[in-house]
Amino acid sequence: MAISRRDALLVGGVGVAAAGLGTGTASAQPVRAAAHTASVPHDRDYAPGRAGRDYTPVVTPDGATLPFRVVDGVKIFHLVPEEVEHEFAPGLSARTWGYNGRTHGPTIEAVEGDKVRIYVTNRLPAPTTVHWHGVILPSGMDGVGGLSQRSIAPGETFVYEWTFRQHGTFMYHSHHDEMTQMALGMMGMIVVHPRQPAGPRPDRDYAIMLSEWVLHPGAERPDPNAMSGFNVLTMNARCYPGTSPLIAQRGERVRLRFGNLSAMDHHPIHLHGYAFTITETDGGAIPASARHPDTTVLVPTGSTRTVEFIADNPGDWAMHCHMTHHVMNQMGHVPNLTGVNARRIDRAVGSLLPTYMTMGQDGMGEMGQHIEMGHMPIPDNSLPMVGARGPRDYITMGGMFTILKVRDRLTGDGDPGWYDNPEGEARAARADELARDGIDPNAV
Ligand SMILES: [Cu+2]
Repeated sequence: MAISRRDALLVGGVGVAAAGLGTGTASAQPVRAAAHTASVPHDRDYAPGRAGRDYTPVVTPDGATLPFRVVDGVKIFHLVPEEVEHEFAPGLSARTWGYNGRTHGPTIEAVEGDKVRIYVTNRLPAPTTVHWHGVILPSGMDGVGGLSQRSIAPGETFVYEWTFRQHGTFMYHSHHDEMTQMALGMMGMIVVHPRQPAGPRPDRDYAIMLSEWVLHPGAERPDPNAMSGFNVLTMNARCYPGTSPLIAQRGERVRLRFGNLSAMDHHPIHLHGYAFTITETDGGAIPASARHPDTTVLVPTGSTRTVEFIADNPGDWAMHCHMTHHVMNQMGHVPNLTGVNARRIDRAVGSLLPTYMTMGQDGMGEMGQHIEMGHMPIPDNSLPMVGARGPRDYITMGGMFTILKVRDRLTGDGDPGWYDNPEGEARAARADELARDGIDPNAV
């Protein structure tokens, strides 16, 4: 397909030398070079992008990046769909499906203009395919079982091949029996760095896949048939307190790339302590004139959203889905007892079942603590509805929740521990303060 005059103008419009464009020369592969997806003209070859020289590698917290080798100028990747023993958080594991020994699959990272060849060896007991969500590629490489290719039978190895004509944040996932295979975890992120970045490179570049599962307490496998009642809500297939914190040093430019391949839900991801700019969707970079500041980014299912900010506010900052049912874990599904006086129930049941304890009459906040203190037993392989011990009290959050830790100075890449709030923190009010400001807690 020849590059169009309009595309050439758009490429020129982002400040890239347009030499050689507009000649109308035919190319063997489709060329898409609109300004929102491409930073350079794509009617010529580019050397394979190199980490450090061409890009700052993305980090997938609790995940991994798929290694590659270069053969004759082509980046060679090997994906292996297989069953995986996966831990969502300490105390909660399941048999899931994934790639290369992990759920979700490792992040595929490349640079705009890279030629890639991706081998897929199916070690699942079922056929599968891989679809490259958002990637502009030839129709036969799109990975839709039955439509663009036949499915990959167990034991077979297929090969996909294309040139990245764009940069941005994309995803891959099974496109054969999606309902089952994606519910079991068959998905991963794709990050394609611009050949010629329009702005400064980020100092921290994080990729986070959002997904949801139904894992009944004590069950060995997620239930792929469920279409509601998702009780394990994850970032990179981990639920809090299993999610690793994101870290940044004060002043660094931070990029967060969210993908959502949940079966049924969108996730409004909220970051405390910051206003960020939404810079990208899986359709490409958002033009500067259309970018807007926000504190919550809605990541619809089947989409990616990228946000950026300067980490200029030190602290421990919550980052989580703002749907309150998405920041809880499995055991949240108990009858509504809010406001009930449970003492008589406890006494009656307690004579038959000594460890019995009615939960929920004051809400769910205390459940994790009761379990941690041994007051309340839970089934094997299950998680309390909420939480983990925090530095000051119990953190009554679970599921799609993590913590951004920004420090004046970082000494390593590990968890810097808890922030000590040097400017003070909320505390019990003193009597002299109440008197000074005319507050009577007992007044109605
Ligand atoms: Cu959510």
